[in-house]
Amino acid sequence: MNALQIVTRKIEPIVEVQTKVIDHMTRYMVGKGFKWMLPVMLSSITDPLWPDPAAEDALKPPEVEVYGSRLRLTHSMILHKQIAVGMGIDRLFILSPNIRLERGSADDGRHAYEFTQLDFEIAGASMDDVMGLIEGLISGLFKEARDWGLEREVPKVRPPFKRFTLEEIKEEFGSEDEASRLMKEPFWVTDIEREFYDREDPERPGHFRNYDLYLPEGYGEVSSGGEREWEYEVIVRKMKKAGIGLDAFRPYLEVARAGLLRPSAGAGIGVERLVRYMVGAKHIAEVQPFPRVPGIPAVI
Ligand code: ASN
Repeated sequence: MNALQIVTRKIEPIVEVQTKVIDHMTRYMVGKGFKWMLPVMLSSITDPLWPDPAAEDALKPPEVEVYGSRLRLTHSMILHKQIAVGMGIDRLFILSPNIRLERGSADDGRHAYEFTQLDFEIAGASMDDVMGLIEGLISGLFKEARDWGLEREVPKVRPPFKRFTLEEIKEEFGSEDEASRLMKEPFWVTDIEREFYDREDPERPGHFRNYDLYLPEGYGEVSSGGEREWEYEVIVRKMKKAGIGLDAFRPYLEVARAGLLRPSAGAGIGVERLVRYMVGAKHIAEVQPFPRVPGIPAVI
């Protein structure tokens, strides 16, 4: 697409839907007592996004030289969310812009290398608390959307949504994406071995207290989260196991070693992914006024 094709696309009705989606989500979070924080886009630390079974390769966050030090562009604010909980902000959310220079994921229709997630964290929460909160948000949104005059119908959904472990999904459907194609309602996938900050079940080592929410009709993953590790020794052990250099996380580890991280759980909900589903768009770039398709440099 060239600049003029981008400008003459019919994008205004989609931005209207997006406005309603963000309005619903933020009202919901504020109504539940969450504090609204503003995003961090440059930091000495960011989410390693590794190890992640969904990623083909470890991503390197782009770096910028700032006043003589190298700062990273935000992959996600997970580490800042944990530290903010450590500051005593018990329920927080952010509309967080993320940059992820992913390779080879342009074709699944749901990857953009710049996107925004509604990212939240709750002190002392369990995975059931977070899953219940997201189920309330999604089912309320789908209900409200029936009055928006959308061109497609979103399903009537009622919590609790179906839960599968990743192992069950693989046995029953082959893959998460195949399950998404066959399912008629949103569903959960739990127990995924991935980044060090998601909590390993202390009673069942090798199992993880984390969860992804998948949309039906092949739209795939829309939300991802977990209970968190907060103990320094556990964090360091898991980082070492994943081959992650501790140096790139120094201030985070310093806070953890001082015992200032607290137990928490949270998740992020992909805003453009949710809007894509609500309007029934084939590719996420169709809902972005300024498309960011992996592998293709931005025109504007
Ligand atoms: N937002 C996610 C979480 O809360 C982290 C991520 O985006 N990688 O777990």
